[in-house]
Amino acid sequence: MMNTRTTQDWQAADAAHYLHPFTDFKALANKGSRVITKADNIYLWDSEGHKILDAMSGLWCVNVGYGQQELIDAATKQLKTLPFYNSFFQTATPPAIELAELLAQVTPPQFKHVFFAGSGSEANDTIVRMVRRYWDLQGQPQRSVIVSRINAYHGSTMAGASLGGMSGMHEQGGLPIPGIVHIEQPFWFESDRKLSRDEFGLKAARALEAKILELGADKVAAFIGEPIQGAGGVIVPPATYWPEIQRICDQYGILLIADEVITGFGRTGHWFGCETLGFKPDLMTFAKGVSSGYIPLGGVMVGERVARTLIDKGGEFAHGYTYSGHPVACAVAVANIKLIQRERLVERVREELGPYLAKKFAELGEHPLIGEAQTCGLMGALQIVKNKATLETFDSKLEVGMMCRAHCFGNGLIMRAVGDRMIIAPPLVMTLAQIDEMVALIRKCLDLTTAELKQRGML
Ligand code: PXG
Repeated sequence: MMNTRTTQDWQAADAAHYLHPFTDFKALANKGSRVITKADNIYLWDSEGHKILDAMSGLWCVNVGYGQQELIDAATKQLKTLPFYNSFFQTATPPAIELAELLAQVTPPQFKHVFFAGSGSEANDTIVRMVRRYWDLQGQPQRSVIVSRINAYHGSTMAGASLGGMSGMHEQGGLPIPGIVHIEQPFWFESDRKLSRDEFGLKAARALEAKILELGADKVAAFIGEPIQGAGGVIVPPATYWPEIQRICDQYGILLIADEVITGFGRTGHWFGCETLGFKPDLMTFAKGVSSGYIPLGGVMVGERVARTLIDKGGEFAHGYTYSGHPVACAVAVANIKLIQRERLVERVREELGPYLAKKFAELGEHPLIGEAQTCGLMGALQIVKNKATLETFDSKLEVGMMCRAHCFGNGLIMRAVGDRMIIAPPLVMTLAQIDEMVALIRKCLDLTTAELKQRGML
């Protein structure tokens, strides 16, 4: 019945009833959404039958690609055996226990415990309550401030959006909530570029030290950051940045939190981004790639420093979600992690796919429209510029990134535009030939964007 509906029919019902996330409702209702109907491997198909290469892995999440039978079987089997039971009242389910055990194996050695949530936002909400609880139990309740960064993305719930550093989000709903402050981001390209990348990395990290000294170290609970900012534009920080952040957190006794929602589960060529970037967090949030997005799941890895306090002195931690440890989600995640292990996807990204993408992006970086090309593992960014020699950018009002994205859409490629930064995070199951195919599409779309800019007298 459903698949006899036409695109126009879907669009009309969508416009009549469906409020989409991060969307201008009226504008979309007028234009009509693109209806995605099926997927396989790294490709999607829309309701018009167009095939699209999904260079964003859904929304940074389908790490193992679409159509993996093992994940489907794991969900089906669990749905039949026990579709739901909670873990509130001294109960547990086998998939949740098995996943907790497996996560302790694949995460860095300081992590032996996990707290489950349903999404990255819920995981970050958990973080705020957990770090404040930790300091209460340490007899330092005044240590409640969490330092984050401008242009960070940590989700859309009240705490998630407050931790995030997106001004457009803070403007809606009276955010940030109290006790969350933001420092500069390690975005060398956006700086005046007078410092070398490494010098700039140290300077950006030392903004944390300055903020701690301004607030008083005895007031600061934690620092949170994405190892590589994702939604902010795939901003790969200078190599000096994270080691310096680590030094500062250690020196002042502040908890270090890695938001691994995008960078986890092989994306950067290690299981977690903190391993690639060289730091050792006390807490780590995850979601997306844990279940490759087949089913919602998130959580917090709790390092021994915090776990020992919560377990040994904490009593009841008054926090949790109906779906914390959902058995079907956990069963899918177990199958997903086992698949990543068996197919050696993390090693493949580190040794083969990541270096190949880096080489191809360096070539794209020579395109006249591109001022900076960055990759890390299978994340990449291409910064569009007006003048390649001076790195002058276009007026943001011209929305050149959106122009480029429209060419991508029109040519069977999904790539995201963050301002004029074109970004990708494709599935980790890609072949080298598929990277070539993706890069050829990107080049074509950059050429089409250049042609349109010239035709409209903007270049
Ligand atoms: N942390 C990070 C680092 C994220 O990227 C979240 C937390 C929140 O996760 P949930 O599961 O609550 O959405 C995210 C989510 C984009 C985009 O436009 C990125 C995300 C979500 C929606 C859009 O790039 N990341």
